[in-house]
Amino acid sequence: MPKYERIVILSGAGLSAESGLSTFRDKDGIWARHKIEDVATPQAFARDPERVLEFYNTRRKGAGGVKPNAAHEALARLESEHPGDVLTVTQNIDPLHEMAGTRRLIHMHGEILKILCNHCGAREPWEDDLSTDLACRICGEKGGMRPDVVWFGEMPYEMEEISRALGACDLFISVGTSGTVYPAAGFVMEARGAGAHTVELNLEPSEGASMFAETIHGPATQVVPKYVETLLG
Ligand code: BJW
Repeated sequence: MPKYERIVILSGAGLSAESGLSTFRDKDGIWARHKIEDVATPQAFARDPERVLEFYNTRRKGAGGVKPNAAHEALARLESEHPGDVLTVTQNIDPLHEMAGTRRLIHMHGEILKILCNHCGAREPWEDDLSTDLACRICGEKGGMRPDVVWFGEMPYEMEEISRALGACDLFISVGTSGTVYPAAGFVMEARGAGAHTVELNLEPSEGASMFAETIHGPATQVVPKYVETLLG
């Protein structure tokens, strides 16, 4: 019998840091160089779409050629070798979990390699730069094509499925997130409410570290493979 039957993993930018992608709130992070209200809200897109699209065009280029690291690989291994259920919920918009082989994956803050039409809600894969001239292939409208990412004030994706999984899990693992952005920051309490064991794996104690039953601190590529090894026994 495995010790845990149903595992939910929540990942954040710290998981991809050692693959070369910037985090948001570290001292050299994305929010040290850009203001949230200029690039990551629906109001910013309405006010200055070119600026917002440029911000994401640069990040889309930056995500090209990036490879999953040992922590992504260990989490994919956990999913494939654990005899119970494993659901990975990522706040990251990069494709590194799926590149490492994770299959049961929710991108709750969307995906940099997809676009969304603000007019009709159509979504499709997209690897090139975006411009305000692009017309939606479904409704034909111009000016509304945006990266398929969740900005402040917008509803994250698949919240019902996430809540169901949190309400039924017996192990909740949070990896590489500062625990400052809701609703993800509240998942640990939902999991605790379900009676789950809760573990934080992060470079340093996050804002919500005291809410976890167990905390392990260090770089993800070191602590995650070791932790997965102990789980798989
Ligand atoms: C390492 C490492 C290594 C480094 N190894 N670790 C007042 C109170 C409460 C809530 C609100 C409020 N006012 C507004 C809100 C809601 C708001 C919110 O939470 N604001 C807070 C800032 C206060 N949230 C929203 O608006 C969300 N929507 C919403 O709430 O809808 C209503 C709703 C209600 C109830 C249920 C459901 C819905 C939407 C949030 C959208 C966030 N969008 C972004 C941008 C996405 C696109 C993009 O990438 O550009 O998502 S913001 C940014 O932050 C991004 C991330 O996914 C998110 C979280 O960041 P993350 O991943 O934690 O990164 P960092 O940088 O913060 O932390 C990295 C960590 O890694 C650090 O701890 C490092 O130490 C560590 N680390 N190197 C291990 N090598």
